Amino acid sequence: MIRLFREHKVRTALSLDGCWTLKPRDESGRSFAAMVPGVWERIPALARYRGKAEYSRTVKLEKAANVLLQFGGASHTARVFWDDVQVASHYSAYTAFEALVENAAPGEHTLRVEVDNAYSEESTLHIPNDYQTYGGLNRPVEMQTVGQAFIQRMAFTCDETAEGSYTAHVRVYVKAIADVKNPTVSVQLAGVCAEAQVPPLTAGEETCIALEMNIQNVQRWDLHQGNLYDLWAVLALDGQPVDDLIDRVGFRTVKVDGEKILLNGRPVFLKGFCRHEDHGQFGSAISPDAMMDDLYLMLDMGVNSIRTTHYPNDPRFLDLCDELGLLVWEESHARAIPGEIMRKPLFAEQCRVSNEETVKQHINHPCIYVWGLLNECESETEFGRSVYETQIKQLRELDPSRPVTFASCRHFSDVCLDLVDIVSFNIYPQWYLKESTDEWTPKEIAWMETAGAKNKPIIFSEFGAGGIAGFHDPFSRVKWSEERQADILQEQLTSLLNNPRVAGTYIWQFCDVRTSEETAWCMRRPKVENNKGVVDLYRKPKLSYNTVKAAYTAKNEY
Ligand code: ADA
Repeated sequence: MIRLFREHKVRTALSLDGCWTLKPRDESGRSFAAMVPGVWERIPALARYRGKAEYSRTVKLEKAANVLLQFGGASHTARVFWDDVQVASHYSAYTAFEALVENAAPGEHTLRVEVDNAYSEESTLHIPNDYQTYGGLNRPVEMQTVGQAFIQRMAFTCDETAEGSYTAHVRVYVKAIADVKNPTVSVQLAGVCAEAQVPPLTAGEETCIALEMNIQNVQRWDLHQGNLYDLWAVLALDGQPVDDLIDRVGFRTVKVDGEKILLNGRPVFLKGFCRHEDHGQFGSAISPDAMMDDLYLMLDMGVNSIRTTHYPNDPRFLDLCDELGLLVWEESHARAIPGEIMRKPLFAEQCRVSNEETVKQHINHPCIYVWGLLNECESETEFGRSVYETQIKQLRELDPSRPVTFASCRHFSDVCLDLVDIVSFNIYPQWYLKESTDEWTPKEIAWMETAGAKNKPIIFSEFGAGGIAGFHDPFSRVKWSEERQADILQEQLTSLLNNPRVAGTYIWQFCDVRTSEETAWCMRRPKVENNKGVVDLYRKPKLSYNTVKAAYTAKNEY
């Protein structure tokens, strides 16, 4: 399953998760049994392998069919071959993609996926960075069969009309494989049904059916109240159901009102963590129960929000946030991309696709309250502004229902703050900065107000300090000791949580993460890890865990 709930009752879907054969593309001729989802760094012999490797397995069809292969993610570039014919290619580890094989014959077929995690000229988003780019089919894989036409995706947004009543705006995207004459789409949501005739479609054509539904007496989705409803669309041809898609949605509103962020009309304070998809045991392919363990730890610390630094997350993690009633800042993929890479035409194109896939694939998650982009990129120049402007416009067109933000580190020089709905800054008082938070933030906020943040919410989207797990120094509390990390977080949290101008805080970071050895500055990180986690790579809490827990649990979220 690509998600944590049943997505189809009509379409047949078979999980291809499990053991595949993995062959690195090197001289060795080695081959391994590899788990999917998974990353190959878990196999000791491939722990440091970077480059191309081929996953393969056979699949069997009982009868001829149009086969739709769904890949939750491949890290980071993939080419898919069905019986040696290339049927798809995809770039970026963090979004899903599919391959359609029309009229596949009955019997056994070979499925091969060539996965590449090399940093190359063709990759502008996956670059050596302050997190690791693993290799492998890191998210689930599914084989589905579809008929002459199928539902590609759905998009849901809602407006509240009275308490418990909403207008639901549902768009159903249909694609024809063959010519179809009499298609209809019906949608069920919270006990309400709607139906629409689809115009006749010719082979290869795609169309969007927009429906409005009046929904009454539903339970709101709210913080810690993950009230979810199945949105079920069925495609029929001549009255016969031929395909369907189920997603889960929640009824809630998010608005920005002056300096406040309103959830269901009430100002909310975001108590958050930044979280990378990284785990000492699983790499970036984290199983749902381990994801849930992360969420238990964060909930225990009083968290109500998570920032998915620095890329869209596994939808199963978002499913869990939907269920738990946690708010998510989801961002498209990009961390501190150097200016010379931002100037490559490929960067614009890879960002365009990343933004589009992020929003199209995750728009229905009620947990997502804001879209983020371009963390710590060049937002202090005219060129940078044109990049931010283009991409913010694109995000707003893709989803006008959510605010947009980006996390900046261009202190006292950012020229893009007027472009966003929420202004966000990453600060590291007493770590990278000499000043304390109490000294730094009044100056920075005063400047932000003059630079586009006036009458907008302000979020501190990163702050924190490094602490090497197990390294203690209770007396002199030197840099990198767990004690020093806890002291710094204590000062940062006390200052930020008591500042009435601040609408939310995201601690950098939930867990330690591996970084890439390929950058000189990452090599200066002890253990080649970013050690600012409040828990270590294996989720063992550091001293700062209780510091965060005390501060966050004492702070009201409304
Ligand atoms: C930045 C960046 C993070 C991380 C952090 C740090 O703010 O956004 O990805 O690298 O710095 O630990 O220095």
